[in-house]
Amino acid sequence: AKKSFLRENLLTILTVVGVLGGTALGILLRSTTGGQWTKRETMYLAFPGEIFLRMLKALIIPLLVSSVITAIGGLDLSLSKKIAIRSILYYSATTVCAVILGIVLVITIRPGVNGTSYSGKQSNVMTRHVLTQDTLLDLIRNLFPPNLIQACIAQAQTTLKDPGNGSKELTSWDFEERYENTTNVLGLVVFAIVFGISLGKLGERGKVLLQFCDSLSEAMMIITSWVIWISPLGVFFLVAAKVLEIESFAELVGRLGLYFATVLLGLFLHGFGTLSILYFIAVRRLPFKVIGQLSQVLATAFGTASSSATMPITIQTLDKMGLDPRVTRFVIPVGATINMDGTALYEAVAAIFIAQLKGIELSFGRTVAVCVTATAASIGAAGIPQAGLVTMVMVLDTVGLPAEEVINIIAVDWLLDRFRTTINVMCDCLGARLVDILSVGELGRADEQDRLNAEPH
Ligand code: DAS
Repeated sequence: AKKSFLRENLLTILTVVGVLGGTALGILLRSTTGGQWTKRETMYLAFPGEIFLRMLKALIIPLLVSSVITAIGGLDLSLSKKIAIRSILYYSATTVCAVILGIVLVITIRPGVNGTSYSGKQSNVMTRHVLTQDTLLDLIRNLFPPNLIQACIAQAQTTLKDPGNGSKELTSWDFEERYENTTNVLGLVVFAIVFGISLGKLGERGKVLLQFCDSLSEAMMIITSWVIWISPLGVFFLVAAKVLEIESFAELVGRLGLYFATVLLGLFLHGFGTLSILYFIAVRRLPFKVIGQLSQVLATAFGTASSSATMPITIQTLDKMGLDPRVTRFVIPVGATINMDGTALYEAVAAIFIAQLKGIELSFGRTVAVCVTATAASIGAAGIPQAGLVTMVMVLDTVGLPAEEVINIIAVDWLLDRFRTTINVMCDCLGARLVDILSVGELGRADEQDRLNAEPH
């Protein structure tokens, strides 16, 4: 039994060791070289990790589009409607809970009160003052891509444009560029859902295309099973390079320490508190056993800081756990795109933290507005590194602050990004498991029903 446990979990153990080893190597290199690493040296160190990331990213669009089409087209409309409604309800409930928790914490702990705001030279971060209504219109506009090829190209560019530097001086092109592209994949998901429904309606005549999409999705999963073996090495080098880039531990612990702790506390309470309560209310079970089986996925999410890049591994892991593919191939691609609880919580905390730094007291009305815009901003953020930092400009606008105020929190964003991405992915997986359990009857999986009944309640 011990041997099979080791064989069964070898890759997971190696990936977690990869994250821990990368952190240790980064800290060792910093202390031995005094942290004087040039950007080029850091890039060389991250190189194996970057190759790993690029392999995963190449899978995102074909896997995302083919999986959603197959999932929707493969179910009769009434069942896919039920699965979609259960998923959307779960996404909305968990995201709103995350934002409210974040706001309660930041208003209680007040990390920014009497804090010193970043008085250094303002970097030329996006100077365009982003008005919330413009951004909300952008969000809705992106749901309907006029040109699918252009949307795919933009999305591919976005996922490849990992900010990499994570430094204070994100340039304005970076913000503008990323801002324009952060929501492109939404359009692809919407199109895939609509196309899946139309193929389902075609009946027999739609079978050929559905079969094509199903084979494409499965082929992507096979490639994933090859790429997944590189993840220990990939996350090792990605994390090591990132630790080297910490501008100053002093800043990390000092000025931003309490803010950092507030976000981490919120993510932890949401991930292991709120989600467990909601999960228990829905299916009378606690999710800890499921979370325990997700360590490979969560370690990859932490290492890559990208829900989308982790998605192929997420789907493969949930398949291994016995979830119905028709559920995972809808809930995960859609969830990785629009269900980002960690990001929603973070954006609410960060915006109010900066407002506190500036001595701005929020009225109740403004606080409610922050709830709404933080939720919308998390939906708009793509599953790519530091997407949450970019769409946060919307929440800043709600508290009356210009976009460039993000400069106050950029120094630690790349690290917080890893934690919030891990929570984003964990929430998507619990959602898939929840919808799977709730739909087991309609999915006609008596075997699963027996297994569930046998599980301790
Ligand atoms: N890194 C994003 C993700 O992949 C989250 C974020 O930027 O907030 O989920």
